Amino acid sequence: MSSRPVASLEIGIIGLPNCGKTTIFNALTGAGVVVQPFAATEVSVNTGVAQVPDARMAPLATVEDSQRLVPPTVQLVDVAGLQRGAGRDGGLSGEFLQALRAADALIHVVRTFEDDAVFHVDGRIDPAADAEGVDLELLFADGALVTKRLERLERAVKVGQKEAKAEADLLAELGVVLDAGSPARDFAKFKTLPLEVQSDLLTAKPMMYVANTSESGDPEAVAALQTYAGSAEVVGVAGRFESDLAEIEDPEERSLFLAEIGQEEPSAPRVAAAAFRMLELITFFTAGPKDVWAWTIRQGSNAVEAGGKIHTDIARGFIRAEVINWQDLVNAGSRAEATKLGQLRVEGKDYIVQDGDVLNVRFNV
Ligand SMILES: Nc1nc2c(ncn2[C@@H]2O[C@H](COP(=O)(O)OP(=O)(O)OP(=O)(O)O)[C@@H](O)[C@H]2O)c(=O)[nH]1
Ligand SMILES: [Mg+2]
Repeated sequence: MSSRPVASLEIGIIGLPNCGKTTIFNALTGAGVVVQPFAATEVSVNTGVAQVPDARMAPLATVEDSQRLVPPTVQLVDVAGLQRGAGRDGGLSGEFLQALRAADALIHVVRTFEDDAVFHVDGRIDPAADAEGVDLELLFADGALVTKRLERLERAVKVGQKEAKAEADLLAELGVVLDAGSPARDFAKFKTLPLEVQSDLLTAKPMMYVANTSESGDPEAVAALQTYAGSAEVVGVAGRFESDLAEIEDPEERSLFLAEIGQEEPSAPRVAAAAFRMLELITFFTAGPKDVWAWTIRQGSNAVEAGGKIHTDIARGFIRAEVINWQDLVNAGSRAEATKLGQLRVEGKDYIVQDGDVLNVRFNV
């Protein structure tokens, strides 16, 4: 029996204190972590696994007569609020930095909901200014990292070590970019930085915004945040409403509850789709009488890499892959019918897997 691997993708949730990070975390994971009415200052890290529902799985299960759906999962890490000024002079706490540096991407939660009963650090609702404040702290934290690393290289540079000199020059250039207010991901020579620096820089991580909205959706405030965010994605989630929703077990009651705010389904799939776009991930499926699995891989992965996602043996002993687009398979109604229609293709190692492919990998170990 193969067992489901632990979610390999990790997304950190950041934002101002009390903006609703834990509430959004609960909405996406259904974890039910207790939220506090006041900004908590102590560092604490909640970790939970969010299932990423995919509407293509159910029709596939019908065709294949599968018993079970196994959606992909994402590990979400909810940290304490980022206090203004905390990133200056390397002031972010070790636990906080460690949790965020390990993340593959960041979800930046910004409050747009109005509620006098919920304390705001600045006593007003201004999503663009809030987002900018937190983004600045990330820039400061990265600036501090660069400074620290330059200090450590200083001796080696003085005694004329070429490698140290080359890295120091590169870091100095990065420092100029950060000082100008641009994120490290915009640094043209980013890929030539040492790998550990690349992965530690917070402003290099792909980032999207979640507007934590009132039940009305706060269209104006969300639009203002989108203007600030530029090409980064903004997804609105009515945080408190959806975290309450996550606690309702009965499907019918859930639908009724959702209909109250004119939504057909919870926000998790929309957030997940945006996260997958920012991470340039695609989904492929494996389907059989036991279950339908959805797997996420980097765009541009080949059939062997996709097979390796399922099991290392499959990559090692890869022979060939039978491939069909999920919609073609559903339309045909069965593999046999799809084969008759010539839609089931046999592909080799170099085949670049496409979003929505259903794969059947032949292997031999
Ligand atoms: N009205 C309203 N209140 C919300 C919403 N989301 C969160 N809150 C409230 O805001 C307060 C803070 O929410 P949390 O989720 O704990 O915020 P946080 O960002 O995790 O806070 P820290 O971890 O302390 O920085 C709680 O009282 C929540 O109930 C929302 O969408 N609407
Ligand atoms: Mg919290």
